[in-house]
Amino acid sequence: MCWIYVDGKFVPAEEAAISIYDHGLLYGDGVFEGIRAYNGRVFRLEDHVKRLYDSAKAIMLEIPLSQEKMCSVILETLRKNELSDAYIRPLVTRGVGDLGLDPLKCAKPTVLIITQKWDAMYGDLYEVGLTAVTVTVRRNSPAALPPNIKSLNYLNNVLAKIEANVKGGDEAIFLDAEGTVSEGSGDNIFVVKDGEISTPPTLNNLKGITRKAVIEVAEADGYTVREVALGLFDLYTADELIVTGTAAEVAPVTVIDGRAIGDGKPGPITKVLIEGVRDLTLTTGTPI
Ligand code: PXG
Repeated sequence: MCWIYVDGKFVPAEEAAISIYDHGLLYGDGVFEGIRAYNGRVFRLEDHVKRLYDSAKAIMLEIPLSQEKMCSVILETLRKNELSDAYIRPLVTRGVGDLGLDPLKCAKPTVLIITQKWDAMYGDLYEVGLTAVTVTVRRNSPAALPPNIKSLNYLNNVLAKIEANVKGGDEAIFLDAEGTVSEGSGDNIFVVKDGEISTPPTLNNLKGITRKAVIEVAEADGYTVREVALGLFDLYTADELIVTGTAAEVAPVTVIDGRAIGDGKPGPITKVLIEGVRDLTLTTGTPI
């Protein structure tokens, strides 16, 4: 039996449901997280829960649980489902309202936690590297819908993924309205050039928790990571290119827009970062 946490109760997956008047459905009005558990431990649970509450704060959504309580119900959901390696999806919607978009009509947020088993997202591609494509659709402007908010309104990302599928890419890379590199449809991006590691500052992308772990691993290994604005040229001429995310983990990109990256194989610094983050995911985290 797969149990879903729905507003304080555990409900069998096939019976778990929300109202058609929930503004999460009607307007994408809500926030979510994507978290992983490895080996009986949840990786960076507090960081993910903090980001969930920051996303909620930015849209003036008050989550009716403390952060401590949210952490404990996430762990409880994993125990209830007897999972030790899992993908965890907490989400909080504005709640049930009417067909008008005014959030004031929504009395109480809806809180859901979905957990499931999860294998490596890109399978064999970690060995050979992903093929990435930049997409025509631009990342949401921070002045309109800040990419820092992990909101239920993911249509910008879905459009990017559709374009990557059409173009035959494994992942879509977004530029922002100015043509500055932003992020992938579901991951952050790093460039290695002449032994130096760079990643875009987080004004135009999500403050990725894997991104942070990668920076920590790189610095512990004696590399400095520069947070600088990057352009298409920096992607095309990189020695190594990497995307990072909870689902993607640390994944090499070996082709972008038809250009081979380096010698077309995952590079040495990429391998160090993959190993370093893998080690952290397997040996640290909140015990379930
Ligand atoms: N940017 C975006 C737009 C994301 O959605 C990341 C970066 C990486 O952040 P973390 O904290 O995970 O390192 C994400 C998160 C999926 C999927 O199914 C992807 C994410 C979340 C949920 C599902 O591809 N990526």
